[in-house]
Amino acid sequence: MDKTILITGATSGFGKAIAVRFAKEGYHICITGRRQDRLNELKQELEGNYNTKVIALQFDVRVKKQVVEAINDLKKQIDKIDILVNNAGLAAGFSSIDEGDTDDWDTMIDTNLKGLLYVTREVLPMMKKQFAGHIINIGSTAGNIVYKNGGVYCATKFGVDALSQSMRIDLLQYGIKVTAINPGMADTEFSLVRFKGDSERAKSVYQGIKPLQANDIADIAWYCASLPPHVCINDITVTCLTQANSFYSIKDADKLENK
Ligand code: NDP
Ligand code: 8X3
Repeated sequence: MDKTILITGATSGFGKAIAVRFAKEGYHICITGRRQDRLNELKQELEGNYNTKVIALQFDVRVKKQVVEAINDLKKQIDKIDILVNNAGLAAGFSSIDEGDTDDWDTMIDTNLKGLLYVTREVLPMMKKQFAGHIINIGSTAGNIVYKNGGVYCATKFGVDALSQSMRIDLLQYGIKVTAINPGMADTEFSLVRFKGDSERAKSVYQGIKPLQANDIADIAWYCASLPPHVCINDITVTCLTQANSFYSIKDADKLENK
């Protein structure tokens, strides 16, 4: 296998699970994130367990200069990128629009939208030259239906949905696939980040829910990536059994499991 995947936000959650899944399948892996210690750890784990080539790039997707330098550096080490997973993202805070912290808004907009755009812009010349490639954007059920106190996070994920749709149109002529994966509630560090380290509050989000696991999303990403060249999944919305959409869920996981 001589294929390479670049995953933003691979130090945790979905990104890390996707890195492991594709390493198992024999891909060369480029992992990115801000936390250097976690990048080092994951690089060592993937190289040790799967004997694959791993490149770790430490940068903040919000900082255009860092993105440009990191991807330029990557281009010196590899000659193609088959798959880009735009995964780095977060929610910051949980407030109504009249009370939200404007720094939180900046963080979400800069990461979830501008970061995705900066990385994509730098990777696309390689994919265009190859006349092939696959961009997988991690959206959310929050990009399908809004929920109370999630306005700005939802707006960024609606934006990711719009970008996925428009990228698909723009990139059709280059043979580049664009897939949006829209997960519902999943057990990652997402809520811990949203609630700024308040682990009790983060845990309470998933009580009685049996949320999706990071590996579930990694399996879906693998499925989308392993279809024949002429097949492109445009978007997938996936929730756990106790969630119907971004504002309706029930806390009855145990009861359902026992049936
Ligand atoms: P995690 O918090 O576990 O992982 C987030 C990843 O994003 C980390 O690797 C983090 O790395 C990276 N990241 C965050 N900000 C930046 C930044 N400025 N620059 C570079 N990397 C950054 O959460 P998830 O795995 O759950 O989140 C992944 C994606 O999935 C996000 O886009 C999220 O919105 C989306 N999502 C999550 C759901 C959930 O319920 N968990 C459901 C639907 C969508 P580091 O801190 O090292 O920079
Ligand atoms: C993350 C899922 O429901 O917390 O995108 O917004 S939710």
